[in-house]
Amino acid sequence: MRILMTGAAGGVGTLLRPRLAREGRVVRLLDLVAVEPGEGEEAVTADVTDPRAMEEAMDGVDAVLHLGGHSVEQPWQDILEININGTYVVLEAARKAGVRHVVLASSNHAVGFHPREAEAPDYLFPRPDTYYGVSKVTKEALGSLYHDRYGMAVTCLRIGSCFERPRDLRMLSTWLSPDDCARLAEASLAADGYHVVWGVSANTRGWWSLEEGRAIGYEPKDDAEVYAPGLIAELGEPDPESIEHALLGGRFCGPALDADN
Ligand code: NAI
Ligand code: 15L
Repeated sequence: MRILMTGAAGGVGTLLRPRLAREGRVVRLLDLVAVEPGEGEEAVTADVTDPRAMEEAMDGVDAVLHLGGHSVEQPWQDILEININGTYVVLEAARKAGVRHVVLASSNHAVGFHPREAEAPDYLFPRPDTYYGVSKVTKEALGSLYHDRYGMAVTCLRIGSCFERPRDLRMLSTWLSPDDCARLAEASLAADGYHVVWGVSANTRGWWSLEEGRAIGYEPKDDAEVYAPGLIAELGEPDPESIEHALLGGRFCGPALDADN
């Protein structure tokens, strides 16, 4: 079993590497930045927008975990090339190599302009909050296309906030713990069909459905609430009227998009 992980040098990739290690599994780490491989790992320095490099990187691969690209807002041309075209290149290389399972890192910012009301359902209609969010909507659409046209199993993860621990009051609702991220990655890498799943832990203050995640075998075990007393002592109680809590995408909904981008 060989998994190709793009964006492996980034925050999520670094948290996942030790958690995805298994006897008989090789994780091929791909990034623009050189990564030092450990036991059970291989490293490839490449750009996800380079078709030939991506075709080579797919050699012997059974599943792809596509994390690479811009993880926050950038000018349109950069989002278009790295996130949107990059996802196309990854999917096309995977298709040509006959890779069966692909997991795509989407984001809550694909639906960031939805007001936070009752628990947001799975497959919430796109309402991106940034060009970055548009790239995640497009990523989900490309995944759907490659599933329907070519029968690839594709799972898109609408990740909340995946860090070692929640960093602010919003993350008491949106946190995806590193261990839960690994549980979700394992379930997604094995899932058949096409799915869009929230990437979030079992947070007491959670905003999003866990139903579709559970349907593919993801059982979250962590809850950001253990960090609530410390964060509230430091930052005060969450203000439901603030942009952080009124809209799913929080501060990403704030600054105007630059028309000159
Ligand atoms: P990150 O910014 O820490 O890492 C992204 C990695 O992609 C970097 O190592 C970078 O060098 C690499 N990369 C960028 N352009 C590339 C290219 N052209 N070719 C190859 N590699 C390239 O991001 P992070 O936090 O690890 O996120 C991983 C994925 O999960 C991203 O797609 C992000 O949008 C998504 N996500 C992350 C969330 C989080 O809370 N960390 C929340 C929602 C989505
Ligand atoms: C994301 O999509 C970003 O990649 C990450 O840096 C966080 O800001 C996260 O969303 C979030 O909404 O907390």
